[in-house]
Amino acid sequence: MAEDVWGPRWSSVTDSFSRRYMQTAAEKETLICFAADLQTVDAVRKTVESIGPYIACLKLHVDIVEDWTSQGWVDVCDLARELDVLIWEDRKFADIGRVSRQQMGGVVDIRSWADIVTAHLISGPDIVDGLLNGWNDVGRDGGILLLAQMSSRGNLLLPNYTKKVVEQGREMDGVMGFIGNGSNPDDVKSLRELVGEGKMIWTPGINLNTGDGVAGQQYGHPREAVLAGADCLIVGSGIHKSNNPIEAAKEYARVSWDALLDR
Ligand code: 6AU
Repeated sequence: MAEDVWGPRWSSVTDSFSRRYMQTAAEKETLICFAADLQTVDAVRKTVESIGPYIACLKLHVDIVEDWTSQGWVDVCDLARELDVLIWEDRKFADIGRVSRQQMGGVVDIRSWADIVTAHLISGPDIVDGLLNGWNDVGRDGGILLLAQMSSRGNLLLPNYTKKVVEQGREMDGVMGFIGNGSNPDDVKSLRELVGEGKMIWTPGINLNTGDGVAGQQYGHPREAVLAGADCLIVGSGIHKSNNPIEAAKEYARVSWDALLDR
């Protein structure tokens, strides 16, 4: 089933976290990762509970949460796992390898609950080993998404930088793939040309209402992003700011799935 819908991506992308994602997406018929940019543990838990069937991944910013407790977080993560949802902490690591490894621990102990984290390659390749060692320190594994493009207006991830990130990241074990600019299908297309079939492209900047968002965010249409080569669509406001988050999540799932079938 997953093999049929994902086509060459399934045979070329072999890391276990991408495979888990593609399997889940195929079973639940959704390419949606929910960006839970919410301020309380309860708000995250309740939203995940209600939209869990329509998402394949949950993206968290643990440092946004105001009433964080270790037990509350364990409950959120347990719930996500029960609902077959991968857990991604979008911490956007960017430090040297040693410090990145340490930052996987600390008070919130990302290495113990996140399956996926995000990293900039700006500090050089050792950040990847640092993060993988962070998981190894607690006997776990995880996947890394490297920022190759961004969705925000005026960002400095220019084509030459994107190319360098992809050239290095393509060859690295533990790197699931790249963050691309979902607000612009041409950017996604050119990123796919650089990446080839062997790694994932996950895209933020996705909304059914395209155009400018708050504070320089830019939005493109989910269908266009998938047709241009995106494998997972990161949707935050489009769901949690909607009057009916459940219906919104269903609709994003439907649009993303139909686009994959058409691709
Ligand atoms: O749908 P939104 O605009 O409400 O939320 C978009 C989410 C946020 C950002 O932290 C994240 O996507 N994001 C990222 C990621 C995923 O790394 C990169 C980027 O370039 N733009 C972006 O918005 O949680």
